[in-house]
Amino acid sequence: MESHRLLSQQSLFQGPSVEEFELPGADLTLHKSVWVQPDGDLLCQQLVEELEWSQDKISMFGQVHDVPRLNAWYGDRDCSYSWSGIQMSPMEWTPTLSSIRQRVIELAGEEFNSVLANLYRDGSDKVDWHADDEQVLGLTPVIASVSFGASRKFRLRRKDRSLTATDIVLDSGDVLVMRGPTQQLWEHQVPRTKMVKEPRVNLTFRKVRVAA
Ligand SMILES: O=C(O)CCC(=O)C(=O)O
Repeated sequence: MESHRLLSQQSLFQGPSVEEFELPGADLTLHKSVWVQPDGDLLCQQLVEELEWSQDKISMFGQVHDVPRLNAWYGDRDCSYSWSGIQMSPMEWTPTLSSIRQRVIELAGEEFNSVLANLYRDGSDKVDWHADDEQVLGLTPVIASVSFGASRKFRLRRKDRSLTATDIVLDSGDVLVMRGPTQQLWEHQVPRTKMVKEPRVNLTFRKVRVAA
């Protein structure tokens, strides 16, 4: 695994530190510790309890499997979303999600009208290689990914496999903002790990294009 960290900027007085990465065709900004401990872990616990998690199923090679994590889709009323054949209608923003969304909008300077919540119950839950490149998100979507709870590796690779994969560790309270051609040229996964026994909640804030 190669390290492509370009810039690490620590500012004790101007808010969370920011890291950027030298990955051709990817535009990533990692805001570290936007929520400091114990707030990150408390929010993890609160979201585990408050959100309406569902166990989605996926059909592969004629067999139906449980998706290896729990999911929940929240957003503005008209923000339906479909992912790998799973059709999701948005649930109404909860006060907790609304306040996290507000912080993320300020940080990223972008509006988000929906969020996909992922609950990794422990290290055996994962998400496989994919890109957030659904048509409804547009060609160059801005995705803000917020992590609470257990630290997990976020692995990225070029779709054309021209570079080796790279790992970014996402800790509780971090926000990773992905922009520009990232979803066109790169894909990502959160691999399984035997090392992690604690839950993690990840929130990916998105802007779904709504038909007029
Ligand atoms: O859990 C993560 O960090 C990534 C989640 C993800 O890839 C997604 O929701 O599309």
